[in-house]
Amino acid sequence: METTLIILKPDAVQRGLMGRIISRFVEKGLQIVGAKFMQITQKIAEKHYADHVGKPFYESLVRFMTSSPVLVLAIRGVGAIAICRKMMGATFGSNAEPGTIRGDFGVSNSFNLIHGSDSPEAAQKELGIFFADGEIIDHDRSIEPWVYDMTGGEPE
Ligand code: IDP
Ligand code: MG
Repeated sequence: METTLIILKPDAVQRGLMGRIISRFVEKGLQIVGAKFMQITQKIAEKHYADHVGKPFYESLVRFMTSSPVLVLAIRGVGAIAICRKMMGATFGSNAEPGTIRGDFGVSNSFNLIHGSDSPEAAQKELGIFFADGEIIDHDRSIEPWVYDMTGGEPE
């Protein structure tokens, strides 16, 4: 099982899309193991987007992410990192495929609704930025044996 860090960005919150986006992940069969509605501070934004320092869009990205509250989620499943990235769609709303979150709900390239970790290393780092010990809550789901084929002993 992998856990990934998802952020519903300020535009998703302001546009009333939180519920619809969360529903997509839950209906897919992924499990929400952490959730936090928060205002991202300058310091947290800089830490989270450290890899983008110096890029032309960096300053406006940090301004955007700190402009209004976000909803941060920890989402778990087999291959959750890649599954969530696929569900998010391409970075720019203008060319994200229909059927993806960015493709269905937005047209902007910078206000693109959602962040998702892009690797296990990024997920570990980003989950550590946004969730303290005990804030990611492991719990059993009664639907688990219907989400995954468990007949072989491992989720399939
Ligand atoms: P990702 O969110 O799909 O992983 P990244 O390349 O990691 O895309 O960029 C981080 C965020 O920075 C994007 O989600 C988007 O909000 C913003 N961004 C990236 N490239 C551009 C750009 O060329 N113009 C404006 N904003 C950009
Ligand atoms: Mg990225």
